Amino acid sequence: MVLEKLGSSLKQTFRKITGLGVVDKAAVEAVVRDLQRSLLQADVDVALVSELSKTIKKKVLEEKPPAGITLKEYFIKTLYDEIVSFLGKEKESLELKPQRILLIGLFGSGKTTTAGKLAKWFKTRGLSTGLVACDTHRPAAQEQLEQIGKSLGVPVYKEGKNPKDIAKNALKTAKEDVLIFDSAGRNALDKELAEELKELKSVIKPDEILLVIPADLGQAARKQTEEFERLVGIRGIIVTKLDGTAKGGGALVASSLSGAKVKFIGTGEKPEDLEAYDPQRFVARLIGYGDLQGLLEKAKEAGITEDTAKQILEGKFTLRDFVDQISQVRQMGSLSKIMDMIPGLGMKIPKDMLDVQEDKMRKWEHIMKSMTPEERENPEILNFSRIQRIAKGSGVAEKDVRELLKNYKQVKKLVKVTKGGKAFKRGPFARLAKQMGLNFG
Ligand SMILES: Nc1nc2c(ncn2[C@@H]2O[C@H](COP(=O)(O)OP(=O)(O)OP(=O)(O)O)[C@@H](O)[C@H]2O)c(=O)[nH]1
Ligand SMILES: [Mg+2]
Repeated sequence: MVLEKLGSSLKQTFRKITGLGVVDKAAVEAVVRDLQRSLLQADVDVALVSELSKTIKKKVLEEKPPAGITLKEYFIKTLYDEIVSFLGKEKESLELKPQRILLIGLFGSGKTTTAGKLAKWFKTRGLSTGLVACDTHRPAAQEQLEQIGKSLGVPVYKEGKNPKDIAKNALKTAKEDVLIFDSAGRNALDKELAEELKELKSVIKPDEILLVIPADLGQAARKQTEEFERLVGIRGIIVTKLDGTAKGGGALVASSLSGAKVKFIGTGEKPEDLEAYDPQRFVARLIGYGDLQGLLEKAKEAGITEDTAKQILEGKFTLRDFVDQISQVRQMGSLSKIMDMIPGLGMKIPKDMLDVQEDKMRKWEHIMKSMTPEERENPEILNFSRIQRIAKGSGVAEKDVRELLKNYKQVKKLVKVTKGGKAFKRGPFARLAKQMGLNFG
């Protein structure tokens, strides 16, 4: 899960405020101390943390809450707002128009993987996309990009002796709307890399120069973004590997301090593990409010209609839907990642429960085929002899049939408990969520 540690400590902090009897100086200071600890553990710069603490204390202890909201609510809202502006600026991804994008960054930061992720991002949004392999430095770098292109059904251009030639040739031959140029990495931003990037910039004349920064750099991301900014004037930043480090918070804060905005985050190795970065939604998810909008977007990318996604959330599904949906949902990415986008569900669902493997999916498909329409609509009628018949008919063990039924029932129960996030639409959180500007669909 993304920033799991920071998320769970922030959740605790927010819960603590909710449980406060009075919001006095001591209480505010205790909460701010908690927040400081969480942020420092996420490798955020000490000076920045101290500044943030002062701002929060000043607002809550010295300013009057706006009419109609209690001091406690004001405290929660202030904390949320300040964390949001701390973790990024306004949301801004990429425009959906024909363009040239140059990806730059140091060795191993995730450029080539991200090139593939972006190609998929544009492709699923209806723009034809081509990849250009301008890394002639590392052996097999071009093959790596070719493989990615092949798996996504995206052409890869690589004709030419050096990066400049390759870029020129691609610009001449490629007909795609969006061209994404992958470049070579080095251990440091040395002279050689600096020259190469400047040359590439002058040949490509990119609409976007995006710096790829790995989250495990933590606060050191600041120095790197500044160096690259001075060299070629980056337009945006993509923070990768947010799934695998406790330092991601520090990297996000540090990156957003440069003149460029964090436009995307990388949350895994697969092509779909890329998200447009929206600080408000990101923080909402971290503190357990979920991110329905993000979920619906992911659903759309995987070819699931909004209606189906909403049905899943509301617990309206038959056994047939369940099997369909699991296989669809699996295309959206790992389930544990998706679950923390559902308001109120993130904490409750056992992680491995829905991580259904390929072979099991196939078995479930067979089982479904051996059922009568009535049984599919109404799995409650499945007794011992029916289960026996289905198992025989589909060539699986009886325990497989029972497992499918068990999973179906569990999910249905869980979704009912959380009412598909309805608690967040009406319950005690709703008013607050509205004030925070959050929308739970
Ligand atoms: N967990 C995780 N791994 C990632 C992510 N992005 C990239 N990686 C992995 O990081 C490693 C390096 O990624 P590349 O895309 O090859 O990095 P690069 O910047 O092109 O590397 P060079 O071309 O050698 O400079 C690969 O093993 C990727 O699978 C991410 O968001 N999460
Ligand atoms: Mg590479």
